Amino acid sequence: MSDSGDSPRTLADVVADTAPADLVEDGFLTVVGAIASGARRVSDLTRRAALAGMLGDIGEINVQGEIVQVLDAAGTDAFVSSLRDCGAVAALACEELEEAVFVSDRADHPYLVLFDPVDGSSNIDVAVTIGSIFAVYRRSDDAPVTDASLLRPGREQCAAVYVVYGSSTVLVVATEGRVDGFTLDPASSEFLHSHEQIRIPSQCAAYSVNEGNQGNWHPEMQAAVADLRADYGLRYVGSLVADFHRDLLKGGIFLYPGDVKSSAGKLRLGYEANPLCYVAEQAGGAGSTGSERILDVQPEILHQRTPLIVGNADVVERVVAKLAE
Ligand code: P6P
Repeated sequence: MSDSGDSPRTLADVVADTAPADLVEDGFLTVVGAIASGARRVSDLTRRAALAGMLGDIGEINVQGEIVQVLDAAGTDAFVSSLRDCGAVAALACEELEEAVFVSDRADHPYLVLFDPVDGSSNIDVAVTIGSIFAVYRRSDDAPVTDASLLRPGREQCAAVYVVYGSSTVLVVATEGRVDGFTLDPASSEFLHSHEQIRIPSQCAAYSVNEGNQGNWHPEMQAAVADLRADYGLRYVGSLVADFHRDLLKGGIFLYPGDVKSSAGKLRLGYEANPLCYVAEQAGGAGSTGSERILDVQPEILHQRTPLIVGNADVVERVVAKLAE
């Protein structure tokens, strides 16, 4: 129920009223609607999983070198088609696709979307929360869209969206200065306003990292995590969107550092770290590589990896300071 006690408002109504006017005028609602459409499809498949033939893999390896889960393929199809056909997106890039998809150079297609259609998909076999993550940019000019158009620092995002398919399906939209959550109502299939103007709580409630990787961390990261361990409990789902959503609502810090095996870590800059750090910053948090603000990193390649430390700004700063000691 919204703060006023009235029946909750729909995603379209709230975004129309709260997103920056220039975005709304240029078709932002269409982009959000396309994301919501794909999210309904993924939510339905996730809820029915085994009954919908969504378990296991399809026997292929994607551009990330990861085994493609059945739901990865279904989620990719759902979001690529909804975003490609919505009429406002000039180009899109997807974690599962090596190359970008170029849709239209028309001026009435002003948006670029980079996304991870189903993050943590291997968790579906064991009914653990998964997610979808979207970075939204406006074209910087009317020039034809190229691969270079998609290599933008995260600070140039005009919006970010993620969906968490957990005990409920929640779609979170961030635009400048505002983050709102919408819960999928199974009865109406509407995303209804359930989390008004989300701000990360001032108190960090937990740290979130795969402690099993500790032996691979560089000594300064081992010391930084030991410093957190002294003050906070550990919460780690192993599904990025689940861990992030908990930290956003309850306070917390998530870390996926680089290590001796991969200096850039595991997570992707363009469609994981950038959109989630955009959400975090609009909610009063922060996101760092450990040495630099995530949103200031200039991508060199589409599927670039990055170390990620995101959550309460004071605790992110504490980790960065510890790493610099
Ligand atoms: P690890 C899921 O595979 C994922 O990409 C993220 O959702 C999650 O945060 C991370 O990997 C977990 O990785 O190495 O801890 O299993």
